Amino acid sequence: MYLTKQQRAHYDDHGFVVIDAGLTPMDLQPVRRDYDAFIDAEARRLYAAGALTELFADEPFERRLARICEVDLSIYEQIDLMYCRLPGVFDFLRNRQLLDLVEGIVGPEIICSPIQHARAKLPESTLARARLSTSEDQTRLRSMVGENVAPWHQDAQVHLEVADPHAIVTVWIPLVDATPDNGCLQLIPDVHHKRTVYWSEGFGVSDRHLPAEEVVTLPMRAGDVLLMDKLIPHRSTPNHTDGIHWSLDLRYQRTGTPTGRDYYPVFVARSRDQPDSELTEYEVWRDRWEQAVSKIPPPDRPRRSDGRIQPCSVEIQS
Ligand SMILES: O=C(O)CCC(=O)C(=O)O
Repeated sequence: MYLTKQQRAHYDDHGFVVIDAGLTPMDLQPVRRDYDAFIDAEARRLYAAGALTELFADEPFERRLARICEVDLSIYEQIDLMYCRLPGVFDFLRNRQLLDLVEGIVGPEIICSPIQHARAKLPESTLARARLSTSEDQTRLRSMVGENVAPWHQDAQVHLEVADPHAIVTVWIPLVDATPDNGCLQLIPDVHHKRTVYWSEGFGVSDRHLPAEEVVTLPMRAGDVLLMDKLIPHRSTPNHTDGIHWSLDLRYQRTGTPTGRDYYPVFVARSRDQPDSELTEYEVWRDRWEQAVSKIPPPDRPRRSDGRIQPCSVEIQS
C-alpha cells in the first residue's frame, strides 16, 4: 500500500498522517513473536537461577513482562531494540509494506536510522504490585514506569546538529492498541511549517516554549502507522491500564543524509537504483550494533551541544 495523494497532502500540511491498518497482524507478528520468545527464554533463565519463583507463562504478551517486573527488572532493561537485536525486528525494519509507506515521504532511496526504539510502557499499577527485594530496585522500577512517558519534544532534539537540515520521518507503530488510558501519543500539528526547534533546559520543550496550537490525541489500533515530521512536538502519557503499551518508533530518511547519530549503525533499507546496497543479512546488522554499543553504551552517547533555551530556526532542505 502506497500513500494516497490525500495522505501525502495531510503529511505536508499538518506534519503527520495516520495510515489506518497500514500494516496487517502478519506484518507485526515477527516482532511480537521474537519479543515473546525472548521474554520466555529470559524468564526461564531467571527461574532456573532462582530469581523468579514463577514463569508467568499464562499471561498474555500485553501483561507478562509487567508481571515479571513486579519481581525482577533485568529483562525489562534489555528490551530496547539496540540491546535486543532480534531477527524478527530486523526483518520488520525492512518490511516491504512499511517501506512502501515510507517511500511516499522519503522517496525510493531509503536508509534506516539507528534512532529507533522498542518501548514497553509499564502500567503504573506495576509499582503498587511490586515485590522487589531492595529499595534501590523499587526506585529503578519507578524510573522504568516513568521512562516511556515522553515529555513534549521534537525528534529533531534527539539527533546531533549535523542532521538539522535534513528531513527525517518518524514512523510510530503500536504493537497493541494505543488508547488515552494506556498512554497513546499526543501531538501538536502544523508546527513543522515554523521550521523551529523549541529548546528547553534539558530534554523536551517546556510549557512556556510550547507552540499554542491545539493538541491532538492519537488513539491508534495495532497495525495503524503514524508518519511524523521531526519538527512536530509530541508526547506520550502514563499507562493507567494493567497491560503494557508496546510500541516501536523508527526513523527513515533519504540515503546519503546524516542521521545525527552516525556512531550507531545506519543501513540501506531500500534502493531502487542500487538494490545490491540494501542490507539483507540479519547477522551483519546484529554484529554492527553489538560493536557500536560496546564502544559507546547508549547512556554515554554524544548529545547536542545546546545550552540553548530559546527556540531556534532550522532550514530543512526539500
Ligand atoms: O512511544 C512513546 O511513548 C514515545 C515515543 C516518542 O516520543 C518518540 O517516538 O519520539
